[in-house]
Amino acid sequence: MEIAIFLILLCMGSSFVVEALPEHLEKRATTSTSDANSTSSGTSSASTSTRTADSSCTNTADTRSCWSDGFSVAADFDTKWPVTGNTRYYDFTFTNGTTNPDGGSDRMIFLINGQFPGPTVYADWGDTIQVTVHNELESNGTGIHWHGIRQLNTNTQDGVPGITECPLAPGDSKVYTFMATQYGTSWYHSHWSSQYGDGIVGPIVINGPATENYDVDLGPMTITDWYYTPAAALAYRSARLGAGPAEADNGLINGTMTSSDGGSYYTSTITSGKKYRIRIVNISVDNHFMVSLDQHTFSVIASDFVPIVPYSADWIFVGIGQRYDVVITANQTSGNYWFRAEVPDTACGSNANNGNIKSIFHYSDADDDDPTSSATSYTGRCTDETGLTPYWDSFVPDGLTGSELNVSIQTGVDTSGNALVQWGVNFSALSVTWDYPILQQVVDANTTYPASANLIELTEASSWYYWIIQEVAGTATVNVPHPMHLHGHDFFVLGAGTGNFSDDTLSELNYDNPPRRDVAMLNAGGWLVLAFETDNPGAWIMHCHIAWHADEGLAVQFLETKDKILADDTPSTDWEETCTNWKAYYPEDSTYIRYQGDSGI
Ligand SMILES: *[C@@H]1O[C@H](CO)[C@@H](O)[C@H](O)[C@H]1NC(C)=O
Ligand SMILES: *[C@@H]1O[C@H](CO)[C@@H](O)[C@H](O)[C@H]1NC(C)=O
Ligand SMILES: *[C@@H]1O[C@H](CO)[C@@H](O)[C@H](O)[C@H]1NC(C)=O
Ligand SMILES: *[C@@H]1O[C@H](CO)[C@@H](O)[C@H](O)[C@H]1NC(C)=O
Ligand SMILES: *[C@@H]1O[C@H](CO)[C@@H](O)[C@H](O)[C@H]1NC(C)=O
Ligand SMILES: *[C@@H]1O[C@H](CO)[C@@H](O)[C@H](O)[C@H]1NC(C)=O
Ligand SMILES: *[C@@H]1O[C@H](CO)[C@@H](O)[C@H](O)[C@H]1NC(C)=O
Ligand SMILES: *[C@@H]1O[C@H](CO)[C@@H](O)[C@H](O)[C@H]1NC(C)=O
Ligand SMILES: *[C@@H]1O[C@H](CO)[C@@H](O)[C@H](O)[C@H]1NC(C)=O
Ligand SMILES: *[C@@H]1O[C@H](CO)[C@@H](O)[C@H](O)[C@H]1NC(C)=O
Ligand SMILES: [Cu+2]
Repeated sequence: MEIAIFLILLCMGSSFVVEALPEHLEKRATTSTSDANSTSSGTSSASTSTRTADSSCTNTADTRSCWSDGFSVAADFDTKWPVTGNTRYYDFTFTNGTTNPDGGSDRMIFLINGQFPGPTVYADWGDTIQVTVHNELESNGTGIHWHGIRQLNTNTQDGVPGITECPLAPGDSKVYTFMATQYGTSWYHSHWSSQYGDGIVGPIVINGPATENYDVDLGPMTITDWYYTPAAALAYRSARLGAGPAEADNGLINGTMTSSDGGSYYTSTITSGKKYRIRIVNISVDNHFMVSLDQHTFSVIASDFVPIVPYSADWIFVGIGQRYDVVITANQTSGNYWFRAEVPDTACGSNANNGNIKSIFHYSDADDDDPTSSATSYTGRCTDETGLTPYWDSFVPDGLTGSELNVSIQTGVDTSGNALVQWGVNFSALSVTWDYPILQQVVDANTTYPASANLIELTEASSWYYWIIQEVAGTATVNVPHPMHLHGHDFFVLGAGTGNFSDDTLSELNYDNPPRRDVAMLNAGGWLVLAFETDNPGAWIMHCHIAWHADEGLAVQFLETKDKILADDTPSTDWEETCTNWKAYYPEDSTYIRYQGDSGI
């Protein structure tokens, strides 16, 4: 019967508008007939295939769309993933140290197992990942968020202090356990105030199928803005009116860069004739970049954790928290080529070393020289890539009754009379209670939520909710782009634009296999319409991924189907002990008190 309905949908073409489909038919493709041998680049084959998956079709350089055991890039990863029974164990110890990755000034940095950026977490699709975190920092709490991981029925593992857990006190440890239900590239980072800007950050690679073949996976390529001043100080400064956000001193590609004082470029070595997958991850706190590799066109195969129909681009825009997986072919004259990351526009942040943030792609049979290659031109923008078509054909029910979330700046004074900048939603800046997380309120059946929790209850399971996010004037008009990130879900991006959202814009929204991801750009002074389905009980935050803005309150939290949260994921005694330890530590033994206006996330 499902198949019959697919055929009807197909015959009616993409203009067919579905008013209200039964819940189990809301996806066009079946979940059980993924075609493991599919090499088609279109979405239609994914949605029309009725073939039984070929278990002998496995992932090789020439069959990247295959995975194993009947799973392929055509599988509906919302409902199906391989259950491997394997657990990948990691042990992370956070310590205080110093670093100078660009040869410039030494600065304090928090290290993970002595490294910055932290070690890459590798797993296969369907594995369980278990990371034990030891907080050996002297005066910082912490908490790790596994960015983009769905955390299906594991809300307690999402790592957001004051929402899903208490912070880990210095000396405390926590074991995070969760499943890789999706595959691709991501990162983990501290969600404790602006701490990820001080080093608690690293890549995640979940191996799985892909929409294009390649020979070699080069692994993650992190790109970040780099400051000689610690993020804790910059966040404070940014929250004080007049100072404004600091200009970045430099950028790092894969953890290194040059400066006038030395340093070195990261070099990736490639061999003529081979195809390489590069997993670009933007771990910035405030700079958005456009990225390219001279003379080598990118074939873009995934946006965040979502495989897409491949498209070609010389430059791609990577907002904070976003990931793009690209394939390049080493088919140019053997030599050395610049890989570039540029802040395209002052609205995307500012960087003192803009134009010189580069790394090298070196052909293995060429001499080791600095490249002399030149860049192609591009049009600078602080807006998302367009034309991102998820490989897995999804659709969102039409008929928008969205709720408005107004994003704006608010300026005022703190209790010491210092000017204070905050960002809020509906004129309310988020502020979490570190030692009384919302999840504890759920356990206590305490439904008195503080206004500053910016809490939105989503009571209906298996329902679609739509959000019209609009940047409006607050106490000042500051129009800047915001990379909006949602926990616990991918969202569907129905549209984005400049100016005010209006009824005229309603008809332009895209419900037919719209881009799907976990970070999308709200245009400066513009709007962004997102939709997601309530299929994962929990307290899930949605926030701007500019670290300063998240710190300054630009977030809401969705309390999704509250009554179902505890059924699968009751906080354990270990979870409660994190709170007990934190309460014992803070503020009594702490040398630091959270400053006024810091949201805590
Ligand atoms: C998979 O594709 C190959 C190449 O087109 C073909 O030879 C093979 O028969 C296909 N296998 C299945 C199970 O369809
Ligand atoms: C962390 O290390 C930096 C650099 O060595 C040092 O300045 C700072 O005092 C240390 N912090 C603590 C809390 O020990
Ligand atoms: C975290 O540690 C840094 C560096 O030691 C320090 O400057 C900052 O005040 C600490 N932050 C908090 C909130 O304790
Ligand atoms: C970036 O650095 C990591 C760690 O050294 C390495 O595994 C990876 O291959 C590098 N990425 C690229 C694209 O070269
Ligand atoms: C990272 O994201 C920031 C903020 O969205 C953006 O300014 C920067 O250009 C991005 N960097 C890269 C390399 O894409
Ligand atoms: C190199 O590979 C790209 C991507 O596959 C292709 O578009 C381009 O035509 C090739 N160039 C040469 C010189 O073969
Ligand atoms: C959002 O802002 C617009 C324009 O300022 C205003 O008309 C509307 O009432 C606001 N909506 C909410 C929910 O605050
Ligand atoms: C319920 O939650 C509110 C807001 O967090 C808090 O002020 C209050 O003390 C809580 N009540 C109980 C009985 O814990
Ligand atoms: C903002 O206002 C809209 C419209 O009244 C409402 O749906 C939404 O829940 C509000 N959000 C917050 C965080 O208060
Ligand atoms: C958007 O709406 C606000 C509030 O109604 C108005 O002040 C502003 O001029 C509008 N902006 C544009 C670009 O039309
Ligand atoms: Cu922002």
